[in-house]
Amino acid sequence: MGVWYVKKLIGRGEKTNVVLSNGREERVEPVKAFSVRDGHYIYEGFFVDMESREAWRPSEEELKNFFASVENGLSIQESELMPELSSAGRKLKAAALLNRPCIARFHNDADGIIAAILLSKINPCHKVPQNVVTYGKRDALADLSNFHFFPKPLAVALDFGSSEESLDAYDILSSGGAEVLVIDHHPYDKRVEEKALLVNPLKHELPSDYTTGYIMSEIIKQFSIDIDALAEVSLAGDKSELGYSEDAAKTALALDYAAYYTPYGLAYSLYTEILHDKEIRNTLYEKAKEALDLALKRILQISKTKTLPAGFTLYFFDAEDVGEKYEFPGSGKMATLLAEHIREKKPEEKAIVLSVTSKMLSFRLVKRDTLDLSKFVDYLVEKVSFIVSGGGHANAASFKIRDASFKDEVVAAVVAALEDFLKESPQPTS
Ligand SMILES: [Mn+2]
Repeated sequence: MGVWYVKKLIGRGEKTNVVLSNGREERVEPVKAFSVRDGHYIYEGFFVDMESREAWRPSEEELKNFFASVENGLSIQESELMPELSSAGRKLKAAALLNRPCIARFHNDADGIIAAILLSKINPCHKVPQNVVTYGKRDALADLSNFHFFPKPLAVALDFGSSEESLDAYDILSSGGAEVLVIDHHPYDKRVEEKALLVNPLKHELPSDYTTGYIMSEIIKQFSIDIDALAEVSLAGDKSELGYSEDAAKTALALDYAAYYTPYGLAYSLYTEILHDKEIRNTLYEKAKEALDLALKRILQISKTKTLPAGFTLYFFDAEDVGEKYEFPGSGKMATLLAEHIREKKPEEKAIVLSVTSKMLSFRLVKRDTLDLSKFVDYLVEKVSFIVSGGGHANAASFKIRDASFKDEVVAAVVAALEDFLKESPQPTS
């Protein structure tokens, strides 16, 4: 059996001519129909001749050029939102046509879930829910082993993976020949752009209100696939200022609730089921709503306030005193819940909400853009040694702490640092 690398595709009609690495020209099915034909077939960019005994492997460079020729040959309606949408769309679509192996890890919340479902419309990537917001070294090694050493696999991170904590994973993936694509709207580290194709609205001074699901919907729109209703669920999941319907908000909450309870790694098909099945969706929504109402009642009983510099008020509470451990809502969602409640009552208050557990501290702003919380977390990481990692948006951020036994000391130090930060940094006057 001979294997040749396809150097060039000519024409895209009923039949396509290909020029092989040995100079031979062959007439085959169009790109989208790579299949056995007349004793020949094309698989992942290799032309296989069943009769012959010759074999050949393309160089890295030749493979790259071949992929580029297929990607650039696709005709799409380029989106004007961000230049990377075109290259990301071409890469994903071409990878599907070429049968390149692909693993997409998606943040396990409504936004990440929607992004994964939308991605499946142009590429049948293997989809894995990610419960943390970084691409770990373990994840990268697991992916490499799952790629079975096929040439040029594609690793996709949806709704996470922009920060520096994922850099090692991208090095590991690249070393195994994988290409990395990150589609995200969280603060990014410039070095990620050297290791991955990074699609992120923050690169273009667009706000993080452009959620990952929304971006993914823009990517597939380039192929005339229009699923606005799903994009809206993603916007609702992240409470985007771009707006969404009441119905989208309910679906997003049902997905978040399911994501909280689904067993690790088994979730994707369940999520598509929830979107299709109104009864499951409504039941999950009702359960979630009930749990949120109960949690808010308790949070209002136990939260304390503290007056801060620059006209800010801090509302803080111990999330471990709310409800049962390992039950919905998690501590981050509790912070959002209280922030929304205060926003409803006093929309103009410059309030910061802090939700505390022995592992994690979560901040939320009540009035948007009165402060940059992600900058505050950076400041904290520099000043305080017990923080393991942190990150987030301008209006919502969180970090993990090293030692659970020092919860009270950590809170005291964080509040002191917040006071210093507010005194030191000039605040926007909006
Ligand atoms: Mn998101």
